[in-house]
Amino acid sequence: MSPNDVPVDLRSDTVTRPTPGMRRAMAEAEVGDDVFGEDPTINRLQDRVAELLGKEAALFVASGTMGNQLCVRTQTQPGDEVLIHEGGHVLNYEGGSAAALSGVQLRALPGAHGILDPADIRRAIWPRQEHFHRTRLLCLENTHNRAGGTIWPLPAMDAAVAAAREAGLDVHLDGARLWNAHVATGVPLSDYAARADSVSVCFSKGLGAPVGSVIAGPRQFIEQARFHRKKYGGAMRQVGILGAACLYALDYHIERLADDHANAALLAERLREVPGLEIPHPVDSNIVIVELAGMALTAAGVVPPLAQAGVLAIAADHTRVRFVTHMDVSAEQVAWAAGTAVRVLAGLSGA
Ligand code: TLP
Repeated sequence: MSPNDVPVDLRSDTVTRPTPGMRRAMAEAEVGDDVFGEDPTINRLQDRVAELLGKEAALFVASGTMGNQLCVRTQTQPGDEVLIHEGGHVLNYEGGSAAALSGVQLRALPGAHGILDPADIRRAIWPRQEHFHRTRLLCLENTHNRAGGTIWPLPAMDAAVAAAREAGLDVHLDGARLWNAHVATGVPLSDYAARADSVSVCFSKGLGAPVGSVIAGPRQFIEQARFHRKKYGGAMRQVGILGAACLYALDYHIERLADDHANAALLAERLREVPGLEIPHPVDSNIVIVELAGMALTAAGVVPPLAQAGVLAIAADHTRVRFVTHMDVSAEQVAWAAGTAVRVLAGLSGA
């Protein structure tokens, strides 16, 4: 390990920087005014993602948050309720925008490792009666960020979706890291997407693009979402420069996610050596969450010493810390970070 390889930044896969090849593709992108629908690179990206996800149409958006929120906005009316896992990104990390921008309320449901129980979904849906608001949308997340990058098995997805559909709800899939689920399981992206009406995918996480997400769904839904995107200030002009990075990522950065998964597994294996430390979720993809309560430590108490030792991670909650592997950290760096984290954590607990 050279000193240049430290710190090892495991705060998020959003910290990845575009590679020289990706930057070249961006510099050479053919562009036009996308508000006129004339950016050939964005049009190519949208068509390609629609095809990959098996949807009629797709739309480039500035961020995962914008994508999720456009999907919520387009499928609800103010006063409606959206069902979501209690750890869902749309509920916890999007600045309250579902309430602020769509006027909906979110109803948090429990579920081990981010997986919802169909019985809880059925129980949460109000009958159509004048006392009750309309339960309108079910929001799923795969992989599930706050549940440590866990992957929804297709039968579990089918059961949750069936419970929603029998009451006439639409289903949105936050697939910011759907690529990771696909690479880890071999399940085609379109098989996951087929379960949902709308899907959002991100290019700025494990795929390494600097900016960009895409939402996909029926053509009429995408037309409506495009109208809302304009209202949210998200209609951009020669945006093919960003689209080119996403197309490059589709060509070169999907299969390599397997390396990130192997690195996360290695990190988890080492961290399990720390007495009292618990890994509360299966490590299915590129995220490792550790629980420190059994060591009588808090996240705020360990994140700064870890950073000082050269390992950057973030607090997932009061007693949990999250590590994320990605294309800007090598197996060697992750092995070094694992050893360092084991030493720092064991030292802090006095073990
Ligand atoms: N997640 C970020 C933070 O916001 C927590 C991260 O570091 O993991 N859906 C999921 C499942 C996400 O994990 C994220 C980003 C988003 C949506 C939002 O994407 P952006 O950051 O592009 O708005």
